[in-house]
Amino acid sequence: MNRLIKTMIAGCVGLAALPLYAQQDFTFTAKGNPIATHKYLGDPAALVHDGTLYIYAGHDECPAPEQYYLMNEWVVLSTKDLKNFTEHAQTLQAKSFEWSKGEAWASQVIERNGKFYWYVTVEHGTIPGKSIGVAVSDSPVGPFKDARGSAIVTNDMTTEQTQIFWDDIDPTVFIDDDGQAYLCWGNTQCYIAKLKENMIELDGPIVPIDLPRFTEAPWLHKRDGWYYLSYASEFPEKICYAMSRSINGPWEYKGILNELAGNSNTNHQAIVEFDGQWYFIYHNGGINHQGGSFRRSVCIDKLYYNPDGTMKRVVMTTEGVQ
Ligand code: FUB
Repeated sequence: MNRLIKTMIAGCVGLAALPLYAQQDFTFTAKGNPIATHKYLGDPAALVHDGTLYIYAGHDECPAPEQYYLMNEWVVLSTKDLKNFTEHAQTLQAKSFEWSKGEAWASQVIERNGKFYWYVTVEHGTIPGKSIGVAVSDSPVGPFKDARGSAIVTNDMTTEQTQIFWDDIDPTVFIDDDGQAYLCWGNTQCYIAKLKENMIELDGPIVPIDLPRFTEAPWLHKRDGWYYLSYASEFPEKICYAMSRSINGPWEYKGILNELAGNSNTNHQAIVEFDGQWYFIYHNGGINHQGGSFRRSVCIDKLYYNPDGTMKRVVMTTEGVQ
């Protein structure tokens, strides 16, 4: 059974007999954007480790022409050259978090002390609303298991700021040069909190960050002493960003980084430096003929900075980065 690759019913994604999930590693070659055309993947998060770029993405399974999020699992892709990719056999299932009802929304992985921590959004089983869980593995490609047996953030922890049930989504995680780790997340309202050294507990209050027209999908990164907080703005979403000299702010709004992504009302970005070049990794709904907001695809384009540290607006391309 290990070698079995389940196949999708032809037509479910508009492409014939494609792998639904691999129980063995599956390799493919990117021919531009989107990088993967054998299945729909959204909400990419990126990690560079030991000369390899890893992309963690949610699997969009919504059958066309339906229009809703059907996401049960996250997958791991890796590449050393941005052209030849492996989709790894181990997936992480939303229902692996036994306290959750499922729904594999956006996530991010980070490494600390040789362990890999995967922060995910799921629907909580007993506390109404979305919540954030964390899984851990000794390897960037898994297997991952629930690191605490409970959510690290639940909707009832943020009701002072907003009454909606889906504000605790889209975790981004960042470790500063002094070793302090931060978890940042949000929808409508952006939040940040310190993480303990163990990476599975908050270490202090949840602090709201006010950003202009913030929708969701925060991503923290740092370069040359500048902190960057990029995020999805308005709806349909553009990616905007703010900069600061301190992780505690104040954050100065710097405008649009990426315009609306083709045929998708979300755009969800990751920003990483890999092999001396910065990349903007995001999703669009660009696969013909049935791609769209609930059947998304991961794209990679180059990211450039101005001499003052601001980022140049991303040029989304069909050719990609090869
Ligand atoms: O994939 C479900 C949701 O769509 C994510 O959590 C958001 O960032 C948006 O991309």
